Amino acid sequence: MAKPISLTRYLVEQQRVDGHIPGDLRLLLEVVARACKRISQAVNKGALGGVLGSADSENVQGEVQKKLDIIANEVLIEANEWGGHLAAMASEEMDSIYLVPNRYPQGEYLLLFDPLDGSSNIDVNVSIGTIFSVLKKPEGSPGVTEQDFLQAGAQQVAAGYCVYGPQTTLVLTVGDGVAMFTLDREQGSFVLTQENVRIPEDTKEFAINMSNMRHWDEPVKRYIDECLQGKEGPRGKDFNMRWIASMVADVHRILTRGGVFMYPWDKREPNKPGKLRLMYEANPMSWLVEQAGGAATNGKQRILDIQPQQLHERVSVILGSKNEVERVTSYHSTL
Ligand code: P6P
Repeated sequence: MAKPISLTRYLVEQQRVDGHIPGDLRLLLEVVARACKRISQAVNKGALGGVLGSADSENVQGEVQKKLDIIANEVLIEANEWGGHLAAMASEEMDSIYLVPNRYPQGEYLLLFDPLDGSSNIDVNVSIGTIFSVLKKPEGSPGVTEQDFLQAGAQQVAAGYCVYGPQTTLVLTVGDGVAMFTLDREQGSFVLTQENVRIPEDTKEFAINMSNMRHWDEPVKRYIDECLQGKEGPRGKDFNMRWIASMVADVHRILTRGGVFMYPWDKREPNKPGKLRLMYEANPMSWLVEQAGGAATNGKQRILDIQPQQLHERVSVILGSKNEVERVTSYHSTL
């Protein structure tokens, strides 16, 4: 049996291959992975660690924060602020960007994250996860402002997530395909368990919150209705449905066996383009999906091409198996 390859060795080899990733980016990714290990330990303690339940506070999204949301955010800030590889951070849990304190060296990267995605699942012991995205600080700008973060997802230099489920698995891309690393708790290290992840171009599985059906736009209603008609309908095959209400878990399933994930615009809040956040949910997940041969649009355009206007802006998300995403997107242009 081949000797297991650790995340560290994988990143060193990525760095060695024509400098595919600079040393500072490798350091950043290793620090994020270590932070995810600490978050995994806190999550796994559950009630024993007194970390379940609400923190009796709200985040910038106006959502009630769970205790673990705040713990995960603090772990990522503390782990990353002193290393000298970052200029600033942005988080779903913080209104504005977090500048690296002057007492620490400043780096050239910007780190964005949803520290604990799927929070509604924390107290019911269902998979949750950390999502992260890495951008380069624009050349020449003396300080760092929110404007520096407002780069299209196509500008990312690294993206990934860590899913805290039956296994703790880190999934990562630096632009050379997608690799998966499973946490070996006895060794305390992430071990490469899959690389060159590929999403099947076709699928029989869709993920959407069906309780919102009456609020959807016509193209989404048409797509789901055709799936529900099964073999007798226009698709000529039966479909299965999954909805974990944790984007990390749903996307992990899609990277593992295919499928299409949809959180589309709906009539409940017509002024909001969607529920999910562009910068630290949709962009990193879309890059991972594209790097694995899938596709990701907002129904009208490639998500990675969207030019952000605000740090916490939301977006409609359709991602996963290429042929299904293209079909849903085509319905948006024909209806
Ligand atoms: P709903 C979790 O809160 C999240 O941001 C995503 O992880 C998940 O896909 C979605 O919201 C679930 O939303 O409306 O089904 O609870």
